[in-house]
Amino acid sequence: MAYSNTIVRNMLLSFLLILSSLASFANAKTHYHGFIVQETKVKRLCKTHNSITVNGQYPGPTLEVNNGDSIVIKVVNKGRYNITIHWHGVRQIRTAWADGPEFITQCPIRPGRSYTYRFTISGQEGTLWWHAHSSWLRATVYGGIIIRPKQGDTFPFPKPNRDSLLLLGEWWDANPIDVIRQATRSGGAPNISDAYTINGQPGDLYNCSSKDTIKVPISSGETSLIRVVNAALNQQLFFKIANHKFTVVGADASYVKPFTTDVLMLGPGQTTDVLIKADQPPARYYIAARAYASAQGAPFDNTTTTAILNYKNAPTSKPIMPTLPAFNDTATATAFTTSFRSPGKTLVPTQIDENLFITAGLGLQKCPPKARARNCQGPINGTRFTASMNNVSFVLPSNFSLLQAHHHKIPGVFTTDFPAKPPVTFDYTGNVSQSLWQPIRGTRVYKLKYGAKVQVVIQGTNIFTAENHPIHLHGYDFYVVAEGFGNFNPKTDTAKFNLVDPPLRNTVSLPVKGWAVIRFVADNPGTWIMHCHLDVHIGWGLAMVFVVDNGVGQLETLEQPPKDLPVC
Ligand SMILES: *[C@@H]1O[C@H](CO)[C@@H](O)[C@H](O)[C@H]1NC(C)=O
Ligand SMILES: *[C@@H]1O[C@H](CO)[C@@H](O)[C@H](O)[C@H]1NC(C)=O
Ligand SMILES: *[C@@H]1O[C@H](CO)[C@@H](O)[C@H](O)[C@H]1NC(C)=O
Ligand SMILES: *[C@@H]1O[C@H](CO)[C@@H](O)[C@H](O)[C@H]1NC(C)=O
Ligand SMILES: *[C@@H]1O[C@H](CO)[C@@H](O)[C@H](O)[C@H]1NC(C)=O
Ligand SMILES: *[C@@H]1O[C@H](CO)[C@@H](O)[C@H](O)[C@H]1NC(C)=O
Ligand SMILES: *[C@@H]1O[C@H](CO)[C@@H](O)[C@H](O)[C@H]1NC(C)=O
Ligand SMILES: *[C@@H]1O[C@H](CO)[C@@H](O)[C@H](O)[C@H]1NC(C)=O
Ligand SMILES: [Cu+2]
Repeated sequence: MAYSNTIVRNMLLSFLLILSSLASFANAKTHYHGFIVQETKVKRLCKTHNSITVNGQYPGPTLEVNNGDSIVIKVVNKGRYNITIHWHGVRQIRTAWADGPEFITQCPIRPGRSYTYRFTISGQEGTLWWHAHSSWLRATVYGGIIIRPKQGDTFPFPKPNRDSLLLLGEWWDANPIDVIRQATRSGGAPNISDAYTINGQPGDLYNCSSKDTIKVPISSGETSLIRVVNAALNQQLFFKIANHKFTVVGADASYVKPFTTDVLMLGPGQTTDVLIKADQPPARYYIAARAYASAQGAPFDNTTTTAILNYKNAPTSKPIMPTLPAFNDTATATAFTTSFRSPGKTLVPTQIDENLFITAGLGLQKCPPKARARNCQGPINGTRFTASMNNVSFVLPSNFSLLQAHHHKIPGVFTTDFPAKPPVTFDYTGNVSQSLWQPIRGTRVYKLKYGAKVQVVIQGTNIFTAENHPIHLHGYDFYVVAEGFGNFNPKTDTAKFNLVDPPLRNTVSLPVKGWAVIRFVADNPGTWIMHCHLDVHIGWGLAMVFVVDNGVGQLETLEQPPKDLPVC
């Protein structure tokens, strides 16, 4: 009798499970969008520019979805450059064809052509963003992705009265494509930007910008969810609101254990969701961002972008300005980045199958004797800037994407010998001998079996100069189990790992002259680039690629390539 009771109960349970999954399936929506990439007149800093935009908007359209929804976006390229779009942080489970990085998962969409990206958001809630992943086009081609809880689900915090998206950007008073082309020719560093922006507007500390300054409305007593995205090309940014504290509740579309702070630091690629309470006298308060510049002596854009937190019934007096940290305030940046925890105990892998140690940093390429001086304008005469991971400066293929080459087994596009550890052991963060400064070039990948439990120790180097690098992995969220300064020491630093509630991220802020340790399970087949999200460094080769094999059965296998996948 007891036996058949159990059977009945199990049948009931599975029936309920089917019902509830049908219900959530019925609630999940598919969102259709058209993205027209086109040249648009954009007036900033007293001048009108012909900028590449999506649908004539700068920043581009915001995608608003619920966890579990699917997105179908037809991108039509009516501009004059090759382009691809990357859905930054979207896991793209089995849909690597829709990830977007040029020559990694697809060939570029040429002018006059189109490509339809199809993917599903699963298990992610919070804020992500999308951006061009081709040359420097993301300077003006980007927008937000807001992922609300599944229909019927709630936030893990009281429902805020308002929900605002603030995209931090970087503006050149020139065509950004000209800026990077000029630098690529000369071998030197590209020109620094002329402004930072909040939702595309520099704000009233810049010339000709005051009347368009972004205003964020709030009423006394309200709580507002503010979604902050660092979409800047090349700069980590501090972010503050005068007289207001933040409660951090999420980052990179994962919830975090709430903590309070009065300053945020985001590297390019990172997002942070915060709650603010309108508990100050009705007035106008500046929302401000400026550089966290960790490289000693390197030029950077030291301007400040502002928006205004505008209380209802505030007198129209001058907004109150917050005091931002010093540009080189690594202590404040570190206090912030080390405050993150997951909300509870996580599934961080504890048994590791693949343990990689990867150095990341700049380098200098010696020019051949007959090279023209004007093409060798690196910081030391006769050199060009370069960058590498484990001494390999990553070179993009040009005739096939890595994913096509992997999927169709096309030989000669990449090699599988990316080293699991540095070829030479040295004092990574000390005074590195110049004989070690020049990496080799290559399209080298690291193969992972489906389901491998991976640990990567990322070690910053002091080659030429050390700085903070925002390291972004495509196709995965990873746990950041530890970070620190100096050279990673497995004997003493392993004891500091947080294997209980480490935060889940898609971009880790690698400390200047320091290291970070990440862990993930390779459960998403495809070719996934891990790179510094400072565009200036990607171009120099600060990247590598994981090739993750299919597992067993359809659910562990990459989908077939879409029919309209661009060819090179
Ligand atoms: C870069 O800056 C230099 C010096 O200010 C200027 O002459 C040059 O035109 C700039 N390049 C671009 C592409 O704007
Ligand atoms: C604003 O314009 C003035 C006059 O052209 C110039 O001197 C000043 O440097 C500009 N300020 C900024 C922040 O660009
Ligand atoms: C920004 O840099 C310029 C040029 O180096 C300098 O004159 C100015 O004082 C700096 N501004 C700030 C706020 O540090
Ligand atoms: C930060 O810069 C200031 C000068 O702007 C300098 O005095 C200080 O030593 C620097 N701090 C660090 C940690 O580099
Ligand atoms: C560096 O290169 C410039 C030309 O680009 C040349 O005029 C100068 O003499 C060189 N300096 C040294 C130290 O070689
Ligand atoms: C680093 O080493 C080089 C060559 O050995 C030496 O010239 C330089 O002074 C050293 N720099 C520091 C900061 O120790
Ligand atoms: C990188 O490889 C080159 C070429 O083999 C070598 O000269 C250089 O010392 C290496 N540097 C490092 C940091 O391994
Ligand atoms: C655009 O992409 C095509 C296909 O990969 C390539 O042949 C062409 O050279 C690219 N054009 C530019 C300007 O990069
Ligand atoms: Cu990215």
